[in-house]
Amino acid sequence: MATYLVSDIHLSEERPEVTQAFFSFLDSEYRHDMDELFLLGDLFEFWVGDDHVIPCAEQFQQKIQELSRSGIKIYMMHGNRDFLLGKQFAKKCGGKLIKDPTIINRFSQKFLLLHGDSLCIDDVKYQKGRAFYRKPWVKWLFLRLPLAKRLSVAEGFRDESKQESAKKQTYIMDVNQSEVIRVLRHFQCKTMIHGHTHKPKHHEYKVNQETLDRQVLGDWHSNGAYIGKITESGFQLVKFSC
Ligand SMILES: [Mn+2]
Repeated sequence: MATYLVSDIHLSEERPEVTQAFFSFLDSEYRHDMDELFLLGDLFEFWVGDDHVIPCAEQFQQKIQELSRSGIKIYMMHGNRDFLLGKQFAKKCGGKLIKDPTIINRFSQKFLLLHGDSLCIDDVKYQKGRAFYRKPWVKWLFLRLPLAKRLSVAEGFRDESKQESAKKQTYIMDVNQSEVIRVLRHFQCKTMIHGHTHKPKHHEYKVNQETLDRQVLGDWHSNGAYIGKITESGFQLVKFSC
């Protein structure tokens, strides 16, 4: 009996080997004790609306639906690249969209799940953009643009983001440690699990004689990823290789 968590698969037509790596994880021995699977954002490299049909999304949908039908519960969270992924697509996968952040209680322990970009508050420009693009009316308007227009806007954003990232210092794009502690305190949790930074690691914070944990999941490559697993014995960051 286990809860699995993955993030940042960045599925795209350009990287079929990553789609295969992710599918081989789903077919691996991990499936035997998988009760539920949390997909913590950036499942896709970009998402401009559920009406944009791409082969890797169709394969993903079929595969996840197969898992769901076999009794595994599927939960999907938005990342910064696929925050336009809709309820309709999640439903087709047999999954449920969950909010960022979400608290889960497993084996008498509380875990705070996030994509992770909301913690990168040192990147002021990014946070301003994030707040704007996620306004319901902005999303509503964008999704009403013709598909070709949405694709060109998304491409422009990706180019801009690449250029911006190259200019920024690494610490700016990482999470802010005080924000991590503030958020954990706010939600009264001791452990958070997130992705986004692509820096898989266990971080510990000693605050007033209390230990807080931050578990970071890895991004996916053709040879696998660091995934999260919750069992009776707690949280484990596991390297899945294929
Ligand atoms: Mn991300």
